[in-house]
Amino acid sequence: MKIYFAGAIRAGRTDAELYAKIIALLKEHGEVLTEHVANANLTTRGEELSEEQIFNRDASWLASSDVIVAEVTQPSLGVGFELFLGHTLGKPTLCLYREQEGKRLSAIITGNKSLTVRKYKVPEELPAIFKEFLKV
Ligand code: 6IA
Repeated sequence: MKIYFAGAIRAGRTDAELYAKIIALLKEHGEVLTEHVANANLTTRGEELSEEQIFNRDASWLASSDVIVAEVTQPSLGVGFELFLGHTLGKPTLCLYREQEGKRLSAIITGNKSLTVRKYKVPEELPAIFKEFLKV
């Protein structure tokens, strides 16, 4: 199974360690196409590819994926756009969200019944969520 994992990059890297844990768990279920999202060295400055190359590479990985898993707690334009692309391609998509006081997840995510939204508090809850969503 090819899994496209999406998480905030330029929107902020505070959850990068959590993304690494998620990717490690997802790798028990298949191939994660986007391991760089957890790369601790991926700063907000950039990697070696041009912006256009990054977009084309990610869009083609997304098109080739079987499922999309997104950590959506840190709001990110890029992740939102990837969710839209996945929606237009009919990809089964899981959105992971940690509830925070005074904040609510966008209605454009919670109101889209083709997305599976799962709330959680700690990473220890994720294996069961993945087992159910990925049916392995
Ligand atoms: O708007 P954001 O940057 O937070 O968007 C993050 C999402 O877009 C991730 O799920 C990625 O799949 C994708 N994305 C955005 N930027 C990159 C990137 N390098 N490399 C790969 N995927 C990306 C951009 C340069 C970076 C090192 C700052």
